[in-house]
Amino acid sequence: MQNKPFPKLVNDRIIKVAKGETPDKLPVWVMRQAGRYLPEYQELRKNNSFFDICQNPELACEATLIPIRRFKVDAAIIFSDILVVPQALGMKVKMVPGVGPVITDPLTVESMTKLNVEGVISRLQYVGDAITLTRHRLNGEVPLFGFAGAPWTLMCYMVEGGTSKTMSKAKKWLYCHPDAATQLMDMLAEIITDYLLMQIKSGAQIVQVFDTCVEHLDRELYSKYGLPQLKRIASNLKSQMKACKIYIKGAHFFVDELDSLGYDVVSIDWTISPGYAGGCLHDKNVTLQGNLDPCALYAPKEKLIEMVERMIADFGTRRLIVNLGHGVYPDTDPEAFKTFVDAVHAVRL
Ligand code: 1CP
Repeated sequence: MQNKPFPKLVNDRIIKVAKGETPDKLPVWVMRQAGRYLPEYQELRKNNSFFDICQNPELACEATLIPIRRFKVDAAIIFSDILVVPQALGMKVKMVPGVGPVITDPLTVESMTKLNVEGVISRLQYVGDAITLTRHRLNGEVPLFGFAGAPWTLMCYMVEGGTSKTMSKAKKWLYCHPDAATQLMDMLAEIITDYLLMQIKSGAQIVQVFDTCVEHLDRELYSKYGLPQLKRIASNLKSQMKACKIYIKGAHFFVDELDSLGYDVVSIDWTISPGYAGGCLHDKNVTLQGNLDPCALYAPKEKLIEMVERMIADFGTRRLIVNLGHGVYPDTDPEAFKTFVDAVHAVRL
């Protein structure tokens, strides 16, 4: 399987747009498109734990393909989670239904030395195997994305032990243990780079870095602790692949500089208005991705279509990959998801 050539890519809209070329139709995909809102996924989850699906390439491939079979999305994203990295570093991560990820022994400054860095990428090889298998099963229909969490977001989950309203434990490191915080994020940046390079080698055609917890920082803290690592990751990836993307939630304080991170595509959340983002980044050689409010999918069909059209008009159709501003919510009606995707493809370029 490893050495067999991959099938030729048929739908390359996203790759084109990521590089600034004009596609035949606006491309669209959705974060968490393989998730809990789909009955096929719930069925798969009945007999398998979340991490069993991630770790078994056949099951991860199956989960990845669910939304591709159902909708006309323009990309597949490998079924996994950002927390497989802390897990491979030796942390115990559980996915608790209705709660989310729970890490039983959160990271402390003292326990940092216990992280099992040696051989971490080989312990994540199952993600590479799932990617290789899925590239073949996709048969070139759409490109396959790989992904990883950004250093700051991974640090948040590792230190907090799960989701948190304030990320105050992780932020405490920034104020009280700045050297340990830098050391941890530098280490994570190196691992993430190697991990994404492994995914690219295994067949990922674009990779996306998720920095979901940026809304808790300000410009000063992010410039010191998040950005240098993100820039390093991008520059190391750039030589190896066609395009890389970053998703940032809560980047209000530096929208006009998002291009400086070095990624081909910047994905923004719904609280940043498309017109403002487009205006700030106009002619800066970056593609925007986003950003409809995931809750807009609860709206009546006509209203949803209207919101999609307005968002696209506000962004402008040049260098745009349409997405939601965050992952699709578990109580979303799959019919609304279809309406969203079809409304994007109906826009004439
Ligand atoms: O019980 C279940 O079945 C778990 C639900 C689930 C799923 C389907 C979780 C728990 N993660 C995932 C998959 C996942 N996570 C993907 C896979 C592919 C796809 O997009 O279809 C991706 C890209 C992620 C990324 C991820 N996980 C992020 C970054 C992006 C984001 O949504 O902010 C974060 C912060 C996580 C942590 C995580 N994993 C799962 C939960 C509930 C959480 C906490 C954050 C949240 O509530 O969304």
